[in-house]
Amino acid sequence: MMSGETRLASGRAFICTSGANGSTWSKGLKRSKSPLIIDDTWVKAADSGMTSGFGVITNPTNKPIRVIGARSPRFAGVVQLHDVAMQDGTMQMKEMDGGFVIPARGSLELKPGSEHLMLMQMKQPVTAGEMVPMVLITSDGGQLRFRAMGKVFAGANEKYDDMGAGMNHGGMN
Ligand SMILES: [Cu+2]
Repeated sequence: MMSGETRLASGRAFICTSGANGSTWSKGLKRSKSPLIIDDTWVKAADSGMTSGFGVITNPTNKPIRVIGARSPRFAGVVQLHDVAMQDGTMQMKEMDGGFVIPARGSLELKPGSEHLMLMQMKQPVTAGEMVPMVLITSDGGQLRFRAMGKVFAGANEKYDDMGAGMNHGGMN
């Protein structure tokens, strides 16, 4: 397992988090349907390895909602929540420890060069026009199911500095 990996089992959502003592599974959140809304979803077309997913997440409620995990079991072994930051003169991607917070009555745009969903350990290619089923999981166990369309996009080629090192991911088994 690796940080950001999620499992849905027996009515609960489990999320792997990494800490000083390696990776552990959360105790499991009771599942419910999330009030979040997502629009303009798309995934960068890619053959293998990793790719990124985008969209605009809106929170229609009066309280902030935290997205802490994501899945796309048909296309990716792991989906992480990433942000991009300038480091040593290059744009590098980092896993968001606290997830994405969607403000009350506000929205968060996942876009190239900013926060995004990272589909890792791809199981099959994402081609242009392909519909990729995904689910977001929130800190109260809410789930938002949606589809994102494959789209050819030349940007969003930020480096991922943790790949291969495994330092923050508790090993990739
Ligand atoms: Cu990324």
